[in-house]
Amino acid sequence: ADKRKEVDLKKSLIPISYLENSVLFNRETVSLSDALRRSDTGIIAEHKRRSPSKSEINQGLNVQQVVQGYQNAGVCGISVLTDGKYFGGSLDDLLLARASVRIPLLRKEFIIDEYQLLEAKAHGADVVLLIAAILTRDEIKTFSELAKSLGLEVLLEVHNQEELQKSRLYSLDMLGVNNRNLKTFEVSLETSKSLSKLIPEEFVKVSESGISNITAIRDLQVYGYQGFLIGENFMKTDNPGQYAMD
Ligand code: IGP
Repeated sequence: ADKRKEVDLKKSLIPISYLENSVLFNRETVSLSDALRRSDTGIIAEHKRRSPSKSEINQGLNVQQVVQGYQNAGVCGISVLTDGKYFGGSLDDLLLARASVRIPLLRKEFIIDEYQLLEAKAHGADVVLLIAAILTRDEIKTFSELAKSLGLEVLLEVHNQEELQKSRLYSLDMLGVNNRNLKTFEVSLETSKSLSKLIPEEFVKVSESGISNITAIRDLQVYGYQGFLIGENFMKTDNPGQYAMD
């Protein structure tokens, strides 16, 4: 209940009936998990201006150019950070991204309230991220079931075995292992490797953070990963899409 207070209610929220009647809310979503299963590389490229660990990454880019660059490079999907406080993103970024590409879009946000799922759909998302570290098993169940009923796919993010215990649910599509330790910000691909065998077969496995080259991808594929979430490594360049191609 406390967590709900953290949702920024200072901003005037769009009434739910407006969200539900919007054109995007009624749009047919595109599957990211299917795209990952079909792909040889499985890249999910991220739009990320700054982060708590690196502060500024790149503030000077245009959202539409970045996401079009990613799409032209042939990535499977795009993650758009909508958190303002830590990452300098916004729901407008998601809307702009939706207006610019047709490939699957993930709303990257600290989701702690069902309202944010309706918001995600109404701003053009196909997928939402749920973070096991900040949610109870019951919340993960409720939120993922609502997401699925809206036609959104769910990527559940875990950091360790304990969080993975909360993942035995039918309403999840993808299981993401975050290689970045949330407390120390340290990144280690070993996290993905060691958790891989504990992830139930039915999920598409995604490795998140700290991936900087094709060797890392090929290495993680051996452990069963089909999706690779990459932000900083692309965004720190002046043409993220071009680097997504390499
Ligand atoms: C991307 P990187 O190291 O390639 O920039 O990482 C992505 O994994 C990272 O931004 C991320 C994230 C999150 C951000 C993973 N999980 C949860 C905010 C919230």
